[in-house]
Amino acid sequence: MPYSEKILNRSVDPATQKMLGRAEELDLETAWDRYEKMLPQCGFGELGLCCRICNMGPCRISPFEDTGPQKGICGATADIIVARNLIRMIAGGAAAHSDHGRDLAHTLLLTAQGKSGGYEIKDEIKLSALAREYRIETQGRSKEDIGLDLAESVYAEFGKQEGFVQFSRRAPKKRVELWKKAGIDPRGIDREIVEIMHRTHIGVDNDPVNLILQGLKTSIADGWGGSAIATEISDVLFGTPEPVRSMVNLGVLKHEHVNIIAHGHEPVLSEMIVAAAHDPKLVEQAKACGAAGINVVGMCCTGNEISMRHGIPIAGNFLQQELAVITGAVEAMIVDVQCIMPALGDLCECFHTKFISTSPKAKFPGAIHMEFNEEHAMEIAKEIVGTAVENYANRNKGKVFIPEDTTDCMVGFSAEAIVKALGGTLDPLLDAIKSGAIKGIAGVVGCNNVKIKHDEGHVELVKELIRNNVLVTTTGCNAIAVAKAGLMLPEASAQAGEGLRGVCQALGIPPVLHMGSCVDISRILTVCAAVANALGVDISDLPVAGAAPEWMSEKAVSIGSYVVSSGIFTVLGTVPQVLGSPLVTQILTKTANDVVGAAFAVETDPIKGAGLMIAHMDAKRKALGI
Ligand code: XCC
Ligand code: SF4
Repeated sequence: MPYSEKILNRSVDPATQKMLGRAEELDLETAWDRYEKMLPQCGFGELGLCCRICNMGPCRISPFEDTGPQKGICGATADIIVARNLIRMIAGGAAAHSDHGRDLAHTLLLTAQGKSGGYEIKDEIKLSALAREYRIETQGRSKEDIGLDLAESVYAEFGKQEGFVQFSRRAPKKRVELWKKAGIDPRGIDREIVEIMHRTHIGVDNDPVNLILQGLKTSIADGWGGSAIATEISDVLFGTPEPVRSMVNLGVLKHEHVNIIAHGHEPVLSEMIVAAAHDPKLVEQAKACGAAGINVVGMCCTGNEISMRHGIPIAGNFLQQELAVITGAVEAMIVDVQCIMPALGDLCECFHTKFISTSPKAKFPGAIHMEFNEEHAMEIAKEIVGTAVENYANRNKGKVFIPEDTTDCMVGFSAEAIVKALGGTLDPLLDAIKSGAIKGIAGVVGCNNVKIKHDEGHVELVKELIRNNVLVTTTGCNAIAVAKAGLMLPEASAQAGEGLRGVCQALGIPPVLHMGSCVDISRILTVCAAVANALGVDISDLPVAGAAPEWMSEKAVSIGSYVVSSGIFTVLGTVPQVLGSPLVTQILTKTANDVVGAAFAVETDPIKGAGLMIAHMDAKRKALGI
């Protein structure tokens, strides 16, 4: 079926195009329609020039120097307002990632105490490795005893008042020294987030540079703290990912099965849903209802988590969540936290789909709340899956429209799995970088954003990188986009430049390595730190670069900030709300180089964005003399 210009401009993904056509047929509204109704978006907001921090406001600063107010009522300038708004976004993002990490620490604590209902410590090697980092005794101790000490140690990172965040010490010495010198070596995770909220209160910190430094400090507490804790403790509890085959796109939904989507972020929930769906009684019940079985699939980052560990298929990325419901084939959309559109409530009411919220932190209009807790995890997960199974009888087969599109992919590249694929040491990778077979390593991550044609920024940028022999690591919604485009298969090395192709063929790996969910960007940092340490240089000396072609969330702002703070040049594909302050723009895109040895660039054209990353890698190679 040929689609309208409008649909073709919204997404490059065929399944998404089909579903947008279906939404039109059924006269259902999606994020794209709401975006169009929102236009033109507020010009002050776009530039970051609106302040609502106190009730004398809202204040809006005129972007034109000769007309309109140049100061807020309290006297805050554009620079102050933009800097405050920006770092409040960092606080929001760092809080989200870190609270996710805290939940994992909580689950480990309960598991070690024997109080959790169905979890166990699966990766003892990782447990011991982490325990060593914290100088916890491991000799002759049970995994539960070690786990208890580890849980308490990582828990303490959040409320720490002084000192440093342990995992940040994985960074090269030079990097840590630089953080200390700039005053951005974070103390406790919560402390830095709270300090942003304090400093941005009316009448506290009114120095844009000082504000941004606190933003960077907090973001480091996220990347090397909260996010790293989320990743590492997930590995301890659920296993460290290893390469596994999976499938992506809406075609993973099945006509004859009970379809359950696990959407959100924390594997604490999705792991249990996956386990519960294997319960023989529930499978039998599904069959008694006329279904062929139970089909659990993932969406967004929790989808990445269960795909990385079990090969569970992923239905789609952020902008596909509404489309999944519109297939009419979803018995339950089970959600926990983050990136879940409140629009799902009304939409699910147009179908038989049950929208089930599970976290006390995240309730939604139109959702049934079945609160999840770790103590009774398996029991509750079975109840939730049971609700989905019962709902199969309510599916209206006449309303079902599942696009056939699916793509195979190979996922599961944790840092450990990469080293393993390399034969046990990083040397083959270092050699390939030195010889120039691999020009450099890119981390391409982040969301979808209706401001950009869905998946196009992700796919085009990544294709251009691999064509130029850049090995790409990916997480989050970028990973799902490039998997859909077929780039996450060993065969995709045919689309890579000659050098990268040779390396991929020799190792049997794809040119794009799926490293997990967004908190797993900590895995990318771990790899960069290991490479820098092996070469005896800082991360900022390496031919590496980051990109977030379609980013939208506060978490992405925090991510970009810690990636840059770690010394990695980063290209943003959507424009951040900072252009109202030439000073803040200058700090982020130029001055940051003098402080942390890296900066941001904004480039909405993905091919040009890739070009900036490649030029950066070439310059770093030259400086290293390789
Ligand atoms: Fe959310 Fe994590 Fe962004 Fe995707 S990439 S839209 S933050 S699901 Ni994390
Ligand atoms: Fe206006 Fe200042 Fe209050 Fe912001 S803090 S709303 S600029 S008076």
